[in-house]
Amino acid sequence: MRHLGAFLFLLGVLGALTDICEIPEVDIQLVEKLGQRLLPWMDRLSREHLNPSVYVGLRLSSVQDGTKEKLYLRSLKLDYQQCLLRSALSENDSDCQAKPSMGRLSLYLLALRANCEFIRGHKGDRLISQLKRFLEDEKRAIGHNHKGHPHTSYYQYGLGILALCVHQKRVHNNLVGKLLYAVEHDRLHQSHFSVDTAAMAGLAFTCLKRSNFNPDQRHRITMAIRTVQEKILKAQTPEGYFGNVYSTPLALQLLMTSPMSGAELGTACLKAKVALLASLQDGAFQNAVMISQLLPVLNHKTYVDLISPDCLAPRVMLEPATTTLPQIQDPETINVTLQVLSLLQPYRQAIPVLAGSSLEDVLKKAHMLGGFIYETQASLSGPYLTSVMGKEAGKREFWQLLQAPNTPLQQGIADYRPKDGEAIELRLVSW
Ligand code: B12
Repeated sequence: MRHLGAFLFLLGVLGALTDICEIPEVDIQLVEKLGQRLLPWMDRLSREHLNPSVYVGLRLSSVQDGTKEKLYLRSLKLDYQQCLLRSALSENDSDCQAKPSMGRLSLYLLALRANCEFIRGHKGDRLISQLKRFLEDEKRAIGHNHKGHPHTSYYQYGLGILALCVHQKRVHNNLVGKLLYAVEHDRLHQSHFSVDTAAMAGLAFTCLKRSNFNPDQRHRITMAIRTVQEKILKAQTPEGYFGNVYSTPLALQLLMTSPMSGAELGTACLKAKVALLASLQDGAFQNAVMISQLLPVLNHKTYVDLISPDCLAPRVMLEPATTTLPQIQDPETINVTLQVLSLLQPYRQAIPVLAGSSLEDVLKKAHMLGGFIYETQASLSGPYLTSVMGKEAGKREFWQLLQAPNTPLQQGIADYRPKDGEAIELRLVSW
């Protein structure tokens, strides 16, 4: 208790000394460990594995994977350019069944900037037009009265504006206006405040402001940046996270760009850093997208730095992790209860799996045992649960993962590892 008191006192003193959001130097070994978890991705060059977020995260970090990064970007280019351009010509392209979404196209554009490239030429112009068309569609879906919702999400809407901005492509006031209105009227999120979405909107606005774009909206943009920053600061948990552990990296990216200053900001960021470091020790960061959003922060960088990135900054070469084989003990069997109560015919079953299994393993086993069916869709964050017992989540619905009775999981089916005796509920909810 005395230690904690002294520690909080120290934080207060440090916070008072630094009144901007700064993340002090982080142990490079810790960063290397995180970077190493991304290395397997660098070898996966097939369409379903290519992940522009991973590339952006590495390039904005203090570590590198040498020539593999070049190859990776080349594969990204081949895939995204060919797919998008071809699918613009014909909707039924057998090679490109899933046309990249607005968000993925935006991340691809961020990846180009992370390599200090501007989108160029005829093909480049068409990609930019494609992204602008996506945003126009979303604007129409939100509607004149702002009562509608984007087909994707305000997260992807913000990402789209950010991507155009770092490529020095101006976007029309009325496109920016939709995101401004959503921030001003608390419409970024449906049910509860999403720190990730607010942070992404804030990063997009910060880019517009730094680039002196949309001068007529300058005042609104400045106020919107302040609004999201204040809300994110208010969302800090007693442990120090902004929202939860996984929204903290993007939140920090935004707060680090902040023109705001004050002891409160400095202390809040230090507290978040301490909480993040503790979660790193606990192995919370396994997911590639999450690592890719965190690495820039540990290198004092944000997505806004993609306006003019430093591509010559020295970075430490990553060595493949030396794997120590775990001691094989008798694999213990645990029981996890799986329940689906939100359907007419409820399902509840204890599923025996090996200790350390993921929730996805539990679903597979339940399917094998009979009486349980489900479907997933690949996403950048991993397999996303789309349908349970034949019931597909509709528009603005999703299959929520909860620890019974009511605690939403903070990880997806591939990453979450239930404990013995735990009950997991899959619940169809609106968002
Ligand atoms: C928007 C969003 C949602 C929307 C997605 C629907 C939509 N039309 O956009 C909704 C509200 C439905 C949602 C649901 C969930 N989400 Co979510 N979501 C996000 C958010 C804000 C943006 C995702 C995005 O657009 N990325 C950009 C595009 C380009 O990438 P993409 O791969 O093409 O995007 C798709 C996937 O990300 C997928 N998706 C969304 N969330 C999740 C979560 C997981 C684990 C997976 C595998 C996929 C997935 O939906 C996107 C649109 O199709 C991120 C924030 C972030 N920091 O990344 C959180 C985030 C990814 N979600 C998260 C979580 C935990 C979930 C849930 C597991 C929550 C729960 N307890 O049920 C569920 C998924 C359950 C399932 N069925 O598998 C965490 C993941 C943390 C981690 N360790 O990986 C994040 C980081 C939020 C957070 N800070 O906690 N989410």
